[in-house]
Amino acid sequence: MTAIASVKGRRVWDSRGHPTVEVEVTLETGAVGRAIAPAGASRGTREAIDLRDGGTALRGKGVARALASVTDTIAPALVGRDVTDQAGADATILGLDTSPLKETLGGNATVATSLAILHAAAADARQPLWRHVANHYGTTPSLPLPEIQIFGGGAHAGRRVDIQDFMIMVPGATTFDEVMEVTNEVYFAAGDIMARRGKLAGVADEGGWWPSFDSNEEALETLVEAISLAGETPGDRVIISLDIAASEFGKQGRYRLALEDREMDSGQLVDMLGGWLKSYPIASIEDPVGEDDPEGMAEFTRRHGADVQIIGDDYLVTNARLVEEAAAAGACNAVLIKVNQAGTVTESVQTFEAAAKAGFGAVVSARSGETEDVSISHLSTGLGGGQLKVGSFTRSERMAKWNECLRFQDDLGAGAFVGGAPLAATWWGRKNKEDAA
Ligand code: 2PG
Ligand code: MG
Repeated sequence: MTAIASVKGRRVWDSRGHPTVEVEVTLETGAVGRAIAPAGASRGTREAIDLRDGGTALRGKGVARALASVTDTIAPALVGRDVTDQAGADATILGLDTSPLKETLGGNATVATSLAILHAAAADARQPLWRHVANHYGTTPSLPLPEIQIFGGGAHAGRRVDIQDFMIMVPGATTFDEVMEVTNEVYFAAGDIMARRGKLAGVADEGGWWPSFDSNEEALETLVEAISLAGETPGDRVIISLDIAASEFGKQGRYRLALEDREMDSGQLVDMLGGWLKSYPIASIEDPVGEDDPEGMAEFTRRHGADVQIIGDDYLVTNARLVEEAAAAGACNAVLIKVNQAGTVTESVQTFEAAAKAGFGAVVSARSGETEDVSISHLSTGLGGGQLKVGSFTRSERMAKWNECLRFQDDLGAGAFVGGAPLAATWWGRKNKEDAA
């Protein structure tokens, strides 16, 4: 056992320039672990709450109260405890805040602390975090399949397009490095096309191009063109992945696409997206309907669950119980894992395990507000068999996470890349069977 000697909070700043919480855990051996809370903009209503100070200063986003949670409540309960007992430490934190969404301590305070404990344990064992995660949870590490944003929309880009993330995946790559190379070509091809057509409005929150398209489908058409311009056959080595983030433009089964001045009910949205799945090489789709539309999600999954990865983000909020319920209801076939939605490492890993049990895929994900913290690259690699969503292919809070995986590649070997395996049960598996026939 190595005891925790101190737990300290510090105010630092995220990629949007807002304050956030960093926690530093120091052990009796002198080993140190540090982690920073990220922040979402398109948040699920059932995810852990970031505790903010409110008022007018710092746009109400001050974190003095969250830092006070760390100093006054969390630290005294953790000092002296064994750092290798992650589950015990997280249970202690949970015991200090019995509110359903961690609003007493703040999910920003709990997630930074929980991750910092994991980092400290790894540092004490003189191991990279990914290896410590694999040892601790008995998993087989592998390099994840990335999901990388090319266009940003929705709440991350002034709502110029309604759909939030237009991404690519490269399941046909044989190494992680190859994914980076292909993404570079597609990203800049997309920028060239948009600049030529006067459709480039800037760069969105996660580093993707901020488009001024006339319709949501124009983004899909342009993405297909960009993949071709990059010398690829769309749907071959490179496929499209979408985060519809439908909770952002719909409530109670009514959806409004502002860009196209169109209103629709759940059935019409499901039909529209089904049409896109037919017309474009889309292999993964996140939150196709709103978090409060279980009938829509079950219907979408019934129609398309065998052909496409259907990820619950706002819909499942990294909650193991919600994953079990969704599996029982035939809704979704994959879950997004955001540690700050759950609020602790243990709850996130429980969700990862619930996903495996349910036969769901698992995509470890960043938030739209990020920092230099690269914990999620380690978690995704250490837990293995998965996918990693970080945002786009520019800006250091994103690139730090991709670059960290390249370092793991040196240790694990290029062969540790999972490639298209996470999509083997859906589109990619079918495509490969058809190609082989
Ligand atoms: C999402 C994330 C990342 P946010 O919806 O998947 O793209 O966005 O962090 O704003 O919730
Ligand atoms: Mg999402």
